[in-house]
Amino acid sequence: MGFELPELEYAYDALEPNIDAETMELHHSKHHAGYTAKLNAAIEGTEMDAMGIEELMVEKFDNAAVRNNGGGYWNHSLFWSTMSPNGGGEPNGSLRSAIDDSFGSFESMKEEFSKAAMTRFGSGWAWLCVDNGGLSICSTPNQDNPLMTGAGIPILGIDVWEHAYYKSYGPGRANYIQAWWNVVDWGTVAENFESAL
Ligand code: MN3
Repeated sequence: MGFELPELEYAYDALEPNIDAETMELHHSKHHAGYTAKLNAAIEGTEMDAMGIEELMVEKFDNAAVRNNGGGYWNHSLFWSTMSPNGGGEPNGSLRSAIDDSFGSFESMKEEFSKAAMTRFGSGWAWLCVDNGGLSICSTPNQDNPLMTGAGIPILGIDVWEHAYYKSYGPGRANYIQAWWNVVDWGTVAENFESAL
């Protein structure tokens, strides 16, 4: 059994200039692969080997190896799938209506999300979640995510660990966040929204 590193649906250089190819390659083939391998090592030969990733994150929250590496596995899988070289722009349909209902406007949602990503001290993630039928924004430290604590179902997340942006942006996290909006795949986020309702 064990978990497999998901393949990217685009080339490592496909998100340039917003995210550079070397960052993408290291992030996927080293960081994400590392979380996957360590997660598998932590569960191999135990009763956890038969559990799904979401069950592991919730039920084994107190197991640091599973929490950190299981979170790393799940979070990055969402991250890759919600970016695209054809991304950017604005969502429409029912996701757009839910954003307008919860935040007033798309621009207000972007502002609140970017602030959550900027103000996460140190390493972590910012999230857009389905939460009691509406949408909410939060951030979490390290490789934690809102699924672990029942705080919502993430449909979009940004990695604000320095490994996600330092090569191109140095300490300029704000510039990375601003550029990242250009690659958000709103079609996939809309699918995640429908699935999470
Ligand atoms: Mn990362």
